[in-house]
Amino acid sequence: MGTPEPSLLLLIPAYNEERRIEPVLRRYAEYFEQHYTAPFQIVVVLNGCRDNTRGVVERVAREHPCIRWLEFPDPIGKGGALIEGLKLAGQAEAIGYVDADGATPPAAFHALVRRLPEADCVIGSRWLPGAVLHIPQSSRRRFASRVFHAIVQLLFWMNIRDTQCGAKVMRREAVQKIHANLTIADMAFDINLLYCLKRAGCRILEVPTEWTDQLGSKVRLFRTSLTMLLSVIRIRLIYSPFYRWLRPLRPVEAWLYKKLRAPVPLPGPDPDQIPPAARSSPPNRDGASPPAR
Ligand SMILES: Nc1nc2c(ncn2[C@@H]2O[C@H](COP(=O)(O)OP(=O)(O)O)[C@@H](O)[C@H]2O)c(=O)[nH]1
Ligand SMILES: [Mg+2]
Repeated sequence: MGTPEPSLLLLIPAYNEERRIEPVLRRYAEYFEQHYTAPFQIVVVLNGCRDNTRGVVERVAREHPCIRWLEFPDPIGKGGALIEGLKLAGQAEAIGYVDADGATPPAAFHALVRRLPEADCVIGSRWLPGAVLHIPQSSRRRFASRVFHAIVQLLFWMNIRDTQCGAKVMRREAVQKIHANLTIADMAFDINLLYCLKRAGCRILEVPTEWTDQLGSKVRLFRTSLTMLLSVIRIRLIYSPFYRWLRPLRPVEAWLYKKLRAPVPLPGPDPDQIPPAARSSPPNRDGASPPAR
């Protein structure tokens, strides 16, 4: 017998997903009911949906008691929804998230959870050899993704090939260690999460995953890319010596996010409360990873 599986909480951020989420919830619930040996729950985190996503989730939850949902009226974004969902970390030993569109099949997410004994956080990668892309992202998205990747690498030196894959799982302790430092509400949330984990000295293991790109993406390439760029610069500045002096610019920042029609990040941490980066973070198994700056 191998190590027992950890109790698992799977978060699914969802915005206007009435068309995509139903089969995904069913597939995940059925798969984990059959194949998972420890307690398992799904929490869908909805916010500001203008369609009937909530009705769909309620209907499926009646058939599968492992499904629950949280709903927030404000436009808190995917990141904001995950920050809220991660507050439930105390309820399970492992906490993960996937997109509501089924790009990551349940078995592929389970494969990430199986690797958790080797790290504090396991992330799916579409860019490592061995990844299976049944339907890859469009070439425009892949191009934007590589430009973004280069910028992230230059700013943070995390040596992670795919920071944006929607499938990630973490140990409870790792989530609790960094939760207070999560502020980014838009799609750059993942960078915020990974960088905080690295700074806290957590081990991040990137493993090739399966991906089937889906129609109906919420990403508006130009606007989302600009927002993400703003957010990664924001994260970089928070962990720079200039942060203390930049804090009065908060209203300008809020104005910029509003102009981009993007969810405004939570206020940054108090400069005196930011813990120093852990001296060294152990290497990824699938690739060397230097300590975060
Ligand atoms: N709660 C919440 N979820 C969101 C928001 N924007 C996107 N999402 C979810 O984030 C996930 C990723 O979005 P998706 O459109 O699939 O992005 P893509 O796969 O990168 O094209 C999906 O589950 C979306 O429903 C939001 O504003 N709030
Ligand atoms: Mg998607």
